[in-house]
Amino acid sequence: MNRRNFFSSAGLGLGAMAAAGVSRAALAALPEAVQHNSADTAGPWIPPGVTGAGRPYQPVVTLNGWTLPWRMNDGVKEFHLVAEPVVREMAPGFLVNMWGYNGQSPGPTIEVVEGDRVRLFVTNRLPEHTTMHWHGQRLPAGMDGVGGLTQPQIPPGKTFVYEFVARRPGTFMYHPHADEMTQMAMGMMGMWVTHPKARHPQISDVQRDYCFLLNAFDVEPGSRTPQVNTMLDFNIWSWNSRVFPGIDPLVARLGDRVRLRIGNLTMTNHPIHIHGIEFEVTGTDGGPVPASARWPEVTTDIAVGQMRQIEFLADEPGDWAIHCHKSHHTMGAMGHSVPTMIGADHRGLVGRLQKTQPDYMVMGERGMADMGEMQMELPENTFPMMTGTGPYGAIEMGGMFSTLKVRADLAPGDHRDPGWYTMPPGTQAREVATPDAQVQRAPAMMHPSHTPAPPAPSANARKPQGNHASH
Ligand SMILES: [Cu+2]
Repeated sequence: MNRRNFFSSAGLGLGAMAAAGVSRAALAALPEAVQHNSADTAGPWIPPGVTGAGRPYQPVVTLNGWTLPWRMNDGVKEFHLVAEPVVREMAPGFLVNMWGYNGQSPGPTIEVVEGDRVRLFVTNRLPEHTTMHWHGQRLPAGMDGVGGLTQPQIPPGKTFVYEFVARRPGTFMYHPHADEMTQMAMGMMGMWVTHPKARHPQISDVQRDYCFLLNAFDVEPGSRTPQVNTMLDFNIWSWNSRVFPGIDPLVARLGDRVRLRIGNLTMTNHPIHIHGIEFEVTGTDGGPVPASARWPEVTTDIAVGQMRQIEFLADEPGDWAIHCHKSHHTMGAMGHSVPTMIGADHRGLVGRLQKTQPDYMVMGERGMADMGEMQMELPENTFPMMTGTGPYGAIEMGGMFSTLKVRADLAPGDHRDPGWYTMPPGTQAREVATPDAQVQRAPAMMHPSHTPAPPAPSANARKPQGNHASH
């Protein structure tokens, strides 16, 4: 993390701000805007021992993101968010021009304690106006950040300040409420976690607490800037503006209680599925779910504009897939349209076609799995459609996919990727030595509860004879 004074940074000196009408005295009053330059998952941010900082809490870990440090000013936690163009690395080597906050999309996570008074400075370095809406929070109407309704928009070059008390513990989001379709399509969003100030009957202590946003972009393969007028045709399905294999694993120690806080700021629902364990939805944007109203799940649908807080016991060691269950959301962009070729026999055809079109290529006649390993020339600046390599080959997943890595031999609070899981002997699916010819089908079995079917009526059936013209 690179702590620097935003106002002395290149590109926006004091002169620029003075020209934009902010006095030097006002500048001195602003907290520094902390920047983050990496898409790696930052470790939990432990607040400094400041009086009035509230109850100690287990900090969250933002997947491929970070928590924004605050400064304490006379009992108020002060944050500084800078809305600005950023370049986000969505996967290694895949760079996208986005709009975000403090150097990244999504912006940093805001983490406070119930009852904290918070003051949030929002500086606009975009080419157009913006606002900040604090999704789900209890606050005075004038702090709700809806441009035109509760405040004038923040013009380029200006800083607005929001101030309220974080009244309700839970997981929230922030995003602009100004030219929303464009600004969210460009990646402007972030998460907010308010920890309870005292032990709460419906909020468990956990050993691992992760948060991330579901977001989506429409980036033409080979280009670098999202299309912002897209209604539904998003082709990049991401978590915190990252796609697999660029999404870090969620790491837990065997026996840890784990909480995931997942917000959806895409334009469609995402059924999030975790292998290997069962979880419960313990909270929504509206607050904790009473224990009596929870039920076990392995998939939960997260609708547009919703947050779902899920919890489970990490009691099965291994590398477990966690992904959106819409299978086209675990894929990258298609650089070309592809007809279904399953069952088509291309033998002989390719050679003839290659005489006139030397690059002619066949895919899909046995399904699309070959794509996972195919060395195909990609347009510049995109990522393969199905990708990610595991210890046993291509994982054939892109987009909204990661792994939950549960290990017995981790230190508490160690969030680093422990590598691939080693299966204990005899606990892995394996090939059996049986040639195809020896696979014998048993006669079709009749379930004992079934009534035997009556004899086939073919003997009595009258079948059409010959002259169909008379029908
Ligand atoms: Cu999805």
